[in-house]
Amino acid sequence: MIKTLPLNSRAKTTTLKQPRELFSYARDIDGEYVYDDESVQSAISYYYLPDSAVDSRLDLQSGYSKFKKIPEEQNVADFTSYLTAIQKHEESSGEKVQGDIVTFRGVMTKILALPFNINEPFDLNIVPFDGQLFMNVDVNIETNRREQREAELRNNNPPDKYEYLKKCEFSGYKFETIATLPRPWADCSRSEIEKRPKKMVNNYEQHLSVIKTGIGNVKLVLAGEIDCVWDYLPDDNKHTLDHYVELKTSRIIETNGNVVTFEKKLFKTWCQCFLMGVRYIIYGFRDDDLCLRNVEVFKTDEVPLLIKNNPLTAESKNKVNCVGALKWYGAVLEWLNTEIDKNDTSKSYRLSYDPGSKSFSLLELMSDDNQRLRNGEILTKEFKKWREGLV
Ligand code: 0WD
Ligand code: CA
Repeated sequence: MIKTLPLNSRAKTTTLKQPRELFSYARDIDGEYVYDDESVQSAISYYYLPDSAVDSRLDLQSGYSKFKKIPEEQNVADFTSYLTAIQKHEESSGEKVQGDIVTFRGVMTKILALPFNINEPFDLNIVPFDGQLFMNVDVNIETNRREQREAELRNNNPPDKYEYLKKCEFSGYKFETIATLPRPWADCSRSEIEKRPKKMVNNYEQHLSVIKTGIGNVKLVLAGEIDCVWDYLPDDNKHTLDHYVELKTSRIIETNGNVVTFEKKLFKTWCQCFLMGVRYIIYGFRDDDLCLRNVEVFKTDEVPLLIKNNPLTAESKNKVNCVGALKWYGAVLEWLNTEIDKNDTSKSYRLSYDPGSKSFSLLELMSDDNQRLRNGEILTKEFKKWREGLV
C-alpha cells in the first residue's frame, strides 16, 4: 500500500484549538532526562538582556573552544524519555493523555513548513497503539542525512571557512547563554548577571514542554524545547505558554536580498512557535565578526501579517504564506487521521517527503520495521505495559 497526498491539498476550514501545556520534563547538563518538579523547574531559564548589553557588542564566538557540546549520536529525537514523561504524568494525574497523534513539535514543523520549504526531505515513522498514533523522525535516516551534510560542509569548504561556519552555529547557543538567567532577574545576584559572557556554553540542557493542541477535528500532543520565559510563570499553570520565548540568531539585515532570506527564516520560526503556542520570538542579530548588534522581539501572532505586508517580497514567486501553510497542515492531519486505523496494532507506516519527485506519501512498513518501531525505537516495553494496564 502506498498513498500520496498532492502538495496543493488544502483543508477547507482550519479551526484551531488554543494550545495548553500539560506538563514538562528536562534534559540536564549530564544529558540525563529528569522528570521531577524540582529538577524540571530548575531547568527553566528567564530572558534578561538589557539594551546596555546589546550596545556593548557582545562577542558571540568567545568561549567557542570550551563549548560543552553533546555528541551528535546522543542528540537524537528521543522517544523513550518522551514516553517515560507521559507515563509519569499519567500516573500522577490519574488521566490518560488524550490526543490522536503524539509526536515532537519539530516533526510537525517539517509538515507545516513543507509547501514553502520544498527542498528538504524527511522520513517519519507512525505507530498506531492504544487508539493513538505515535510519530517520530526515522532516527537512522535522520542521522545519515546529518552526517552527510556535515561531511559536505567539511569537504566543500576550506578549513578556516568550515571553522567559521561552526562558530556561527555556536553563536546561537552563546546568545542563549548571555540572554538568559537561571531564575527571574530579581532572584539573581549581580555577579550572576554580569558574568554571563564568561559562562560555559552547552547544548545539553533542554527544557521540554508537552502540550495539547488541535486543528479541525484532529487532536495533538506535542513535545518541544522551550528556550526561556519572557517575564514570569503564572501560578495557575494554565497559561504558561503565553510566557514562553523562542530565541534565534541571524545575520544583520543590510540588503533587500537579506530581507528575503530572513523572511523565510522567520516563517520557519513562526511554524515552530505557532504549533506550541509560544508567544514571543526574539532574534539576536550578529555581524560577520559574530558580534551581537541588535535584538528584536516579535510576537508570534503578528508574524503572518508582517510577512504578508512585506513590500520587498510582494512579487516573489511562491512567497511564504502562513495561512496557506496552515490549510496544508490541516489537510495532512485530516488525511492521516482517516487513512490510518489507530487501533490496528499489526501495522506501522512511513510518511515521506521526497524533494526529487516532490511527492508526499504514506507507506505501510514491512514487518521487521514494524517490529523495530514497536519494540524499542518508538514504543517501549514499559509504556506498553503501562497503557495495557499491566503495571
Ligand atoms: O530531526 C531531529 N533531529 C529532531 C530532533 C526532530 C524532532 C525533535 N528532536 C529532538 C530535539 O533535539 C529535542 O531534544 O527532540 C527534542 C524536542 O525537539 P523539538 O522542540 O520538537 O525540536 P525543534 O523544534 O526541531 O528544535 C528545537 C531545538 C533547536 O533549537 P533551534 O532554535 O535551532 O530551533 O532543538 C535543538 C535545537 O536547539 N535541535 C537540534 N540540535 C541539534 N541537532 C536538532 C538537531 N538535529 N534538532 C533540534
Ligand atoms: Ca532556539
